[in-house]
Amino acid sequence: MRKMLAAVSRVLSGVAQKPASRVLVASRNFANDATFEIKKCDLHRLEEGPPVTTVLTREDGLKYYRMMQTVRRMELKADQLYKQKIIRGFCHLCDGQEACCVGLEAGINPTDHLITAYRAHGFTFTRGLSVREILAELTGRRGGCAKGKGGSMHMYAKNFYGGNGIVGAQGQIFEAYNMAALWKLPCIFICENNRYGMGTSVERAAASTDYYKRGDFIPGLRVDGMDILCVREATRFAAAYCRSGKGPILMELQTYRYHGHSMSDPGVSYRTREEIQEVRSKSDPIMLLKDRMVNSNLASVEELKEIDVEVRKEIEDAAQFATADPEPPLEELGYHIYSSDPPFEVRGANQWIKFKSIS
Ligand SMILES: Cc1ncc(C[n+]2csc(CCOP(=O)(O)OP(=O)(O)O)c2C)c(N)n1
Repeated sequence: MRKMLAAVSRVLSGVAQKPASRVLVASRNFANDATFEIKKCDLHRLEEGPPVTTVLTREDGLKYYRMMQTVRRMELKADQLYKQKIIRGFCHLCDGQEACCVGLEAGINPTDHLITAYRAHGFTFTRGLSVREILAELTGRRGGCAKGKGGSMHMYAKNFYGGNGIVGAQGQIFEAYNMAALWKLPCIFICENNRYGMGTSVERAAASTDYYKRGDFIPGLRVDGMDILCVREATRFAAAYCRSGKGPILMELQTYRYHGHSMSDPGVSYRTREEIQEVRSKSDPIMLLKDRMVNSNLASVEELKEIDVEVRKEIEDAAQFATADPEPPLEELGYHIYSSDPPFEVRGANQWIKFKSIS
C-alpha cells in the first residue's frame, strides 16, 4: 500500500500543479484504519487486562496527533513567555506527558468528571478549552479561563475540577482508596509516574515503585504512558470496569517530563541530559504516533507537517492574544470567591478597600 501511494504521488507530481488538489487525490489512498500491537499492561488483582492489539482510525490518529502537538507547542510557548517574565509565579509544564492527557480523554466520555493536581495545562486543553484561554490564564489576563485570577495551577472547564496546588498527599490517598473501595465508587485513580517527585527519583523515595499495586485491595494496571494507544485502551478498560459496578481501579501511567518539576527547576541536577535525550529519541509520544501512522499508511509525512504548521500558527495567535489582552480590573479582585456575601477585606491588601463578591 505504501508503494502504491508513492507511485500515485509520483504520477500526480507530473500532472497536478496545485498542492491542494494533490493532497485531495492522494488522501483517497490512505488506509481508513490500521491494527497495532501495544504493550501488555502489568496487572494487579485482575485476571484479565486491556487488549494487546487495537485499531486506530485515520480520523482519530490525526486528531490525537494534532492534540498532542498542540499541548507540546503550548507548553514550549509557556516556557518562552515565562523566561520573558510575561508569565509569573508557579508554572508546571507537561511536555513529554502528552499521551497521558490525550489518551485519557480518548478513553472516557466528555460527561465523565476529571480532577488533577498542578500539572494541569494539558488536561485543561483536552477537556475542551482553547489555547488562547489557557495562555491568557497563564499571563493573568481577563480572557483567561479563570479570568486571569487562577494561573497555572487553577484552571477549570466543564466536568474538570482543576488544577489544584495540593498534592494527593501520601496519607490521604490511602484514606481515599479505602473509602472508594468500601463504597464501590466508580473512580479511576491515576498515577502519572514521570519517574521524579520534584528532584527525587522514584527509586530514592519509594521502597516499592509498583505504584499500580499501591491500592492494595484495589485492582491496578501499569501502562505504557508514552503510547497514546496503550493509554486509551487501558482507560477504556478501566472505565468499563468502573461502569460495570465493580468499584474503583488504579492506573499507573509510566511517562516522563521533559521540563523540570516547575520553572524554577532546570531539571538537570538530579538526572542527566543523556537520560532526557534518550527518552526524547526513543519513546517520545508524538514521534511514536507519527511513525505508526506513516508506516501503516494512515497519513503522510507532508500531511503531518501541515498540521504542525497550523498548530504553530494557532499557538502564535494565542500568545499574541495572551500578551495583548488587558489584566482584570482591581475591583474584580474579590469576585467569584463567595456568592452573595457582604463586602470583605483581603489580607495584605489596602485595608481601606472593601471587596465585594459576585458570581
Ligand atoms: C499537600 C501538599 N504537600 C506538599 C506540597 C508541596 N509540593 C509541591 S509539588 C510536590 C512534589 C510532588 O511530587 P510529584 O507529584 O511526584 O512531582 P512532579 O512529578 O510533578 O515533580 C510537593 C511535595 C503540596 N503542594 N501539597
